[in-house]
Amino acid sequence: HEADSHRTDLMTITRYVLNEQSRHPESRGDFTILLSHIVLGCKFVCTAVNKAGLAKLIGLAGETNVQGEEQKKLDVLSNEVFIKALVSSGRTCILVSEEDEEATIVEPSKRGRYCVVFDPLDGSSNIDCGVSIGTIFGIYMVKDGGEPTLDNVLRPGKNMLAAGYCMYGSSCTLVLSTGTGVNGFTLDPSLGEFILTHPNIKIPKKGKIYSVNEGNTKNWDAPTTKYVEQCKFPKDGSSPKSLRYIGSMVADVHRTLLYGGIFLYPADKKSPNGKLRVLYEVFPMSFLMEQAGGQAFTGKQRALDLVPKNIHERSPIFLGSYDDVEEIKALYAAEE
Ligand code: AHM
Ligand code: MG
Repeated sequence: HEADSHRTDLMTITRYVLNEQSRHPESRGDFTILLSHIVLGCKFVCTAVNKAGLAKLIGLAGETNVQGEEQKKLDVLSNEVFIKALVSSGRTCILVSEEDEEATIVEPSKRGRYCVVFDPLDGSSNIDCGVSIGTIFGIYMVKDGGEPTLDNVLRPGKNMLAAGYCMYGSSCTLVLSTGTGVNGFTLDPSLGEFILTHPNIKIPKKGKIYSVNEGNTKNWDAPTTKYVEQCKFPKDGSSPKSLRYIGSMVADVHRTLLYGGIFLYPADKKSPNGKLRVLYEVFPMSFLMEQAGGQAFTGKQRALDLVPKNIHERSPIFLGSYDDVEEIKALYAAEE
């Protein structure tokens, strides 16, 4: 009977969010509308990614992005789709995208109360070989009705209303938290709808996997070096952890969320702030981790307490299972 009801009682992402919202009578459905525009962007990118090889969308667009990296056509396309979908939702006022140096301030006639920070297509080095990539997003709400300013997004991650990612992998999976736990939805291509497939995701308290770019070992600081050493040679007689590293944050974090373990992008001598961007990579993933019962730490503090000073700021990040992050926190504490 259970299996049957799965097939006939479809909990779409829209239905799920509408249910959630009905618990807040003051809500005017704005969030549902905003989310449906994000979902549209994700569906578009999913289709584009799947067609990429065929449609010869792969390749350089001849542009460079803010960080001076080569930008692929798919990145440009995805960014455009998200910006247009978010502006046309009529529910946003500030947009921050990894692909645009400046924030987009939405014109007054199309303005709403939400600020969306996002990386439209993360893991671009994986595009050409067909490995999983994803979109990451976080949502804030403006404090008051005044003219929108960057201060509205230069706020700690704990102030986000919602965060999520969509992974374009063997299936298209959207993981979302609106601050009351984490839920996973899988795109049913025949319906064109995201269906709730992973209700109330909780990360295992301790994991057996660590995930880091070990090629950077020679530039790591002492606590990171010691932590990874402990993963391989555990002092308590437990089995060594397995190493898994895809190099696509969305895919590495998704596996960490479902299987447990820890994902690290530490500081190193060459990049003292690590690589990953605070607003649209570190914050949304940290928000999801905490909502799933895990932790996220920067090497100095709880990641969600960080107050970014500029929109493309980077931070080291250690996130995942509660107990595993406790261990790295202890190593950094011992340093002081
Ligand atoms: P990108 O925004 O250029 O795609 O870079 C972000 C990606 C993340 O998805 C991933 O976690 C990280 O870069 C991997 O970096 P590295 O290749 O240094 O291990
Ligand atoms: Mg990125």
